[in-house]
Amino acid sequence: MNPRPPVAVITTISSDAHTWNLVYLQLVLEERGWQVINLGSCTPVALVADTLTAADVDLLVVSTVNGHGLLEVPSLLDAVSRVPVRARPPVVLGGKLNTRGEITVDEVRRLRDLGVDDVFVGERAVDVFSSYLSGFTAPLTATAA
Ligand code: B12
Repeated sequence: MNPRPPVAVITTISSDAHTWNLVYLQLVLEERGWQVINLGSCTPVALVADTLTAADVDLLVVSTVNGHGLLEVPSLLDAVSRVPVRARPPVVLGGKLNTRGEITVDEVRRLRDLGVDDVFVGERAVDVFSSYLSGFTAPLTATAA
């Protein structure tokens, strides 16, 4: 009996055309043994919700850098909140979330209130995210050897 690898979905907001941030995060996760479903850029919110519902996902990673993150992430989180509880993984968020370059404590608190488990921004974002992954305990399902 082997535990299955943890599964992450990587997504962005529907307006965001940047892709290398998504590819970068996919590599970060795969190097740490994760299986990744990368939904690509300009992701429709419905595709995110449908993917979570259909697959057995342990973590939803939202990456956005075009500056519209704080405006659009709430509607994405709203869609995730409608996914059945059994299929709803923790949500983490990172990148360049607005055009000011920084995000305030109040903005982080609001994101947490909307259901975000953690927010990763700034130069050390990937390092801090890596530590988060080290401490992540996904519910591992046993598969037949
Ligand atoms: C390449 C690029 C483009 C390309 C993208 C091509 C592609 N296939 O990806 C094109 C030309 C399409 C483009 C378009 C636009 N872009 Co552009 N783009 C860039 C650029 C030069 C590089 C981005 C990149 O690929 N970086 C490499 C990746 C690996 O790094 P990254 O994206 O920064 O991600 C890192 C971190 O942010 C972090 N991270 C990101 N997400 C997450 C999530 C988590 C959970 C964690 C832990 C970490 C994390 O980890 C990554 C690795 O360190 C940046 C400027 C820059 N130097 O960053 C601007 C930039 C992102 N673009 C910008 C803008 C404004 C635009 C446009 C609006 C321009 C326009 N007026 O049309 C459009 C937006 C289009 C859209 N609908 O989204 C701005 C965003 C402003 C902001 N956020 O404050 C930037 C910052 C340029 C700037 N200084 O103004 N862009």
